Amino acid sequence: MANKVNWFPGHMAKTLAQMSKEIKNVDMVIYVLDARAPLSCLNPKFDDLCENKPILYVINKADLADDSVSLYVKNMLAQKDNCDCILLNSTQSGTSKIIEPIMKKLCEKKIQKYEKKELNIPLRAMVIGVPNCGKSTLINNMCGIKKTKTGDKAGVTRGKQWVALKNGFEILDTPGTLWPNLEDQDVAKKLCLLGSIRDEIVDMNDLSLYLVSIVQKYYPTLLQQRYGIVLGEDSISTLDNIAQKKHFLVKGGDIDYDRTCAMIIDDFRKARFGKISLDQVRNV
Ligand SMILES: Nc1nc2c(ncn2[C@@H]2O[C@H](COP(=O)(O)OP(=O)(O)OP(=O)(O)O)[C@@H](O)[C@H]2O)c(=O)[nH]1
Ligand SMILES: [Mg+2]
Repeated sequence: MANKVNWFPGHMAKTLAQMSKEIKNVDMVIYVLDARAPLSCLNPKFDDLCENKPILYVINKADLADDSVSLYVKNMLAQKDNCDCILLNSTQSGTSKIIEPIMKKLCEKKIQKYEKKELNIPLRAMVIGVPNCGKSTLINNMCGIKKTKTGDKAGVTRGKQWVALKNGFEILDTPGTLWPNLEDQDVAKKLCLLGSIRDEIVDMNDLSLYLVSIVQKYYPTLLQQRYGIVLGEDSISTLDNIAQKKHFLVKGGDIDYDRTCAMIIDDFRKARFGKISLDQVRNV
């Protein structure tokens, strides 16, 4: 990724085409975002896809992210017409209980229409989002049992899957999708750090330097505390300090950049720095 990240495999184009057919059969959309970079998870392709359906934005993995960023984005998205937004940790059992009343509110008119005609039709929602943001984990949380496959890498869900909830709602799980031209390279790098783009196509050293530059700027104390280092003047010298401190060196005393960079990315993904967000938006 020294250069550009461009990642839109053929199966995603197919998935998007299937989703635009399927959207006609649902009453609303549950749009899952990774709280560590919620704005970067907004897929421009989804704007057309969602048409005028009500949207519940779920800022998921809120347990890993900077609360001030999550709250700022929550307020921003909740203000959109016909939308609501919540913060969530989907790995914690029962947290998604708040979703049912919101779904009912967002689909109020539809429910009234069904009641008037005495139709017993379940509410249907489609769950969408970039790969690895936690869509399937959220659905399992709503079910109370594991009905969909989950995993800590992009592309775990392969095809669409309908899941019926005890309250009668029907939820459609979809594979994570990106968009054809990730022109904004900051967004692309953030999506790589979130695990939405597979590591194989990414230059991990470049990605690690990008991460260090953000953490050094916005969360300097967390970086110092994590590695017990003095920050350098720029991200490269900070990375050197981290490697020296860890004794990640190769023969001859040179720095083992591959090992150091892989460790820093892993530390971020496992939230070992503390609660960090890559999209820096907040009330000042
Ligand atoms: N800490 C934390 N981890 C989460 C949360 N939600 C999901 N995860 C983890 O994120 C990883 C991805 O979860 P999935 O549910 O498979 O994500 P997905 O969006 O369905 O992914 P694809 O099917 O590949 O698009 C798993 O390791 C989950 O345990 C959350 O709220 N907090
Ligand atoms: Mg999935």
